[in-house]
Amino acid sequence: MNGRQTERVMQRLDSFRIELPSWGFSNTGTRFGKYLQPAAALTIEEKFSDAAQVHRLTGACPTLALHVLWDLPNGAADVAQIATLAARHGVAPGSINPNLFEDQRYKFGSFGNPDASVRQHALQHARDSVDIARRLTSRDVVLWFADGSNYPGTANIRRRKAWFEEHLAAVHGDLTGDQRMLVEYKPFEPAFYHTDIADWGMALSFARAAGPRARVLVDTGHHYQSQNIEQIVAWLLAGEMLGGFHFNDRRYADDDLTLGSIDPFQVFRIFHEILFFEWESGTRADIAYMIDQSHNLKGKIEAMIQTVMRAQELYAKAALVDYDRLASAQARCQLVEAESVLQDAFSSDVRPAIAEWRRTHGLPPDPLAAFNESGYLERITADRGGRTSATSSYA
Ligand code: LRH
Ligand code: MN
Repeated sequence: MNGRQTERVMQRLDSFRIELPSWGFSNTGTRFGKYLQPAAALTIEEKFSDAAQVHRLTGACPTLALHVLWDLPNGAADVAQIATLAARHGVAPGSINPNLFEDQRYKFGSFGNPDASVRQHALQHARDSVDIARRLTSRDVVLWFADGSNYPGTANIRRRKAWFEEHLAAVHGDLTGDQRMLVEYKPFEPAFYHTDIADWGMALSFARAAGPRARVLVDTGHHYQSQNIEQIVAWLLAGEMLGGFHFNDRRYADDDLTLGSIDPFQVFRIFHEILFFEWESGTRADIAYMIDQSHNLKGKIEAMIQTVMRAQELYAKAALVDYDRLASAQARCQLVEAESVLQDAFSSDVRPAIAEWRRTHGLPPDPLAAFNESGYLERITADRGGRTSATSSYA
């Protein structure tokens, strides 16, 4: 890489921030069980403490996504405690995620439930979450719904669509200031016949119908096998409807594996579409980059640091694309030329430039090595070990 390229990487890293999920630090599992880690975070204080470690070592994760029932079980009454912890650990509360799937009454859905009292309960929780976000000066409320059905004929899909439009508009009505609501889609799981918000088109339609503060959230694990995710990203960018990402990786379905562990070129292609859009439009895309993973086998903090380092690396590679050369090759249908512009960037070793960026920001050149040498894991294993944590809930 030449000096100009190194400069571009440094500039891009200066503004690259990625949000950590509180649930990525606690014991999570699959339906076949949960393997408990003695150092796993159980309390919200421990989640902030672990997130602070990742931010201290990477300089790229100033916010922590919170899941309302898991992190604020008493709702607004927990806001003061969260604010205290955020100040103590130097990590701000990030996106607020209502939980519209764990409560027993959501067996047949939340916003899509035929029982009006359940829809009302779900709506109230979503509105309380908007209120919590305002009190915590969190900008984004992320709405993901497990709603759907398992057997043909058991759900009136059109009626449920109408209920979703009605309730999403009501939530939108509560947003103030620069708040946004991000509508997250998912093709299946836990529902296996139909899911009410199953793909980007449905999420886009709901977001547009809800109002101007609504955007679409792309969880990279929420796509059919051969779906072209970066094309969805390009479409949402063109429509100024891309609100953010939940990054993870997968081999099969919503595997929630660590970013770039299976298909790093996929993440590169997504970052490329965003940076190419910004170059061409001369604007900054207003995107919330977030991680949504469950570390069932890897050490949780280790996996989180690995994820942030990988995200920085793939973002830096995408920043090296030569847009003039690309645009000219695309215009002249020079296929090999255009393709190699991307492959040259993807094949560039940006790690020395990233290490330099870290040095100039007083950060360890290798955050993972620094973490392993810090003694933090040994300390929390001693402090937290021997506890038994719930093996029932997701996180
Ligand atoms: C659903 C999902 C959603 C979260 C949950 C933890 O699969 O991606 O974003 O609420 O994971
Ligand atoms: Mn997600």
